[in-house]
Amino acid sequence: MGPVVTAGRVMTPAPITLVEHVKKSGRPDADDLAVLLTQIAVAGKIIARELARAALVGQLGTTGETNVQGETVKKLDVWANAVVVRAMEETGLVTTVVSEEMDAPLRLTKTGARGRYVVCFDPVDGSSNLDVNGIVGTIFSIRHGSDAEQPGTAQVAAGYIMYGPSTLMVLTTGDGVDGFTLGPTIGEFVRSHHRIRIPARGRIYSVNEGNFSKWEPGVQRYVEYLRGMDRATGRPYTARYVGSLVADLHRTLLEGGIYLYPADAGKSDGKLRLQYEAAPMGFIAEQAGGSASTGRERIMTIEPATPHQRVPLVIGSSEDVALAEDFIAGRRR
Ligand code: AHM
Ligand code: MG
Repeated sequence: MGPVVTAGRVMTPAPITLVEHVKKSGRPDADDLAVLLTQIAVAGKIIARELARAALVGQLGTTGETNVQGETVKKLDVWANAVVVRAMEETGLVTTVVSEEMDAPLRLTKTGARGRYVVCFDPVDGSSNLDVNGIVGTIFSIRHGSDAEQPGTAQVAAGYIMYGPSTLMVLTTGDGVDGFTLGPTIGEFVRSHHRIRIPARGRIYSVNEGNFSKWEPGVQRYVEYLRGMDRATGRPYTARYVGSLVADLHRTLLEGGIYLYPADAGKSDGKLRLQYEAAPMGFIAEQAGGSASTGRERIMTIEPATPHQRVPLVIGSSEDVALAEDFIAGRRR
């Protein structure tokens, strides 16, 4: 709601904070979820502050190590992972955490009988952007119980925090998608985007096109189609690629279009991880009226076989995703 004029005076309505928003949802677990999300928000604020000063305090660059997934580990990956783990432990509500930065799921021993959630997260997604002051994010996915491997349909809530010109949390608790901007003067996440809906079709595509020659023919034909000229179907599409899923998905959510990270000759399951990248983003996309697929099946119903399982990801406006699936299946050429 914008400013309200009452008797000649402009009254700005009190902002709706993240906690208020969750508590007003009327869910039976609203209080617990509010605690959990408050702690995720605290971790986000701490990470945002560290990102802002990382170049000044020696926090850029790598640790010199490689993680279980064969990727170079950045100092901020490790540091932010510890921040999120601690924030989750302090809730007393989390039994298990699954993180991109930890080889195996971690059981949180401090949690007693109140433990009832599993939290899967990527503390710093898009970390190749860290050393160039680019946009990164934290992705999180909340499920019940203690089972580290559950399908996307088991998610109670999911979201991301985007560290851009402003710090923004986008959240779904299964009843639409809302955005909360961190108000720098009050230090709280305040609702700034109410009931985000993704357009049914967009005009932007987002993919690492440097991998073109490694893709399967259906993906190649689809991207060639998007680059083709046809006024009636709004082509050619515009290309945008930040290389940070949070930033690329956020733009897709607001403006429509499609993001793809397909399988390729060197990555038969794609790059992105199901539990803390594809599934939470899939939940958000669907809750905003969009779709998320591997190109062949719905992301949300895939049963993870391992904590760090990878999947191809095709996500965004429902009509764009459906057309990509048609090309991948060979129904369109
Ligand atoms: P990360 O979690 O190690 O940063 O990897 C995930 C990131 C996504 O944010 C992004 O969409 C993708 O990797 C970019 O990969 P590429 O550099 O291969 O295009
Ligand atoms: Mg990631």
